[in-house]
Amino acid sequence: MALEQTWRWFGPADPVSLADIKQAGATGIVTALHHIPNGHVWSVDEITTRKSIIEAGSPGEHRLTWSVVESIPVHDAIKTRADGFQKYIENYKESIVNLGRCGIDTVCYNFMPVLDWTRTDLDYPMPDGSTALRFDAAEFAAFELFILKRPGAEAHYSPEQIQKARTRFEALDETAARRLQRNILAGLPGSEESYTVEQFQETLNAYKHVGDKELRENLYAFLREIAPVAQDAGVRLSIHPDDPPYPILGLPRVVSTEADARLVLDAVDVPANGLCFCTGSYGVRPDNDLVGMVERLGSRIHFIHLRSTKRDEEGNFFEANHLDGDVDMFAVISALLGEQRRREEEGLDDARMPFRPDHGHKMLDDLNSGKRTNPGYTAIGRLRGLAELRGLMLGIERSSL
Ligand code: DNO
Repeated sequence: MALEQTWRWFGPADPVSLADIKQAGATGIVTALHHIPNGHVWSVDEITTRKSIIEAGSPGEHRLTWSVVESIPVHDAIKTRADGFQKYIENYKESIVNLGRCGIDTVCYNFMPVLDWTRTDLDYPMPDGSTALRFDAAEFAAFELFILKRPGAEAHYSPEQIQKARTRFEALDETAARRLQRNILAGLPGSEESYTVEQFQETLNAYKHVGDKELRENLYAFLREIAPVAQDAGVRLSIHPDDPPYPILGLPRVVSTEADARLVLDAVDVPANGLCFCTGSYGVRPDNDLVGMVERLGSRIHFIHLRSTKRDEEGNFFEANHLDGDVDMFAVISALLGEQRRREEEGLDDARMPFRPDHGHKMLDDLNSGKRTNPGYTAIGRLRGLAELRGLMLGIERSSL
């Protein structure tokens, strides 16, 4: 059996419909109840309503299943242990139990402070005419130093970096400066929050006393509460790595490397406490050995995001086509298929390894149709990604028979 082919769907308002997803050949849906405010319980009622929309269809039709929840957002109060955090943890547990009762057994989440994933450019032109998501380190510094004016930010940059950021900032006209701010703060798909500059600074202030050590402690304490509940409920947790995988804006980031992932797993050593293996996020760091990570941590990988970034020495990266970029996708998929085979041979109940093509270029009709797809979540770019990954997977499987 190959890896399970899934696709992220943002719910009924997503311009890429369930009907489109069927034609892309995916069988599993990755989604969340985005309309439920961060921190509230997902009731059995809400879950079953969404599940029946996803899984509707008559016999003989291509049917979809709700394969993975991405994500139940973790309230910032849990990350900072601010007032009310215990109530949010109880709510989180209840949502997990309810999902288990509805037969949904995989939940993705992240523990990034304030911002989920971050990019500076959502339409970076590629040589073939499509556009990609990009993170430009100097532009990000220009935002932090000269738009946000974060107190103390200079200390994190060298004089050369500050000069480069200043030159960048001075070259931005008003529209470009506003776009940069929006790209960083407006909240990319998947993040549940968006901010104005003032709100943003306030939210950062809430982390004043939460450094690397504290954030780790808060994560492991959270896991000590929810992992046993998930284990009993038959739900597999998968933590998404930091994107980008290093501290930004003076905030700690604690799930960026193999060592970080190992600490997460060791914090509560039960199978339900697992990883989302995102090759795009981990792959931004040259010191992350992706294949080795699958070999060493594979039994706890419950969900997979496949994409490939191309980085440079200055810390910039863009999202390349799924089979290009810095990720050796052949080697990564070979390792993942090895883990999949092991699970089947051992007859494990949870042998299922869902992956989704993560992000994709804006290309073909998605460039000019006026259809407003979420950044990174176009239909055609992901369709290309999924098709390439599916082909690669089949080739590896057949040739290793
Ligand atoms: C970006 C995604 C993230 C991810 C969350 C998981 O496209 O990979 O938004 O869903 O960080 O909690």
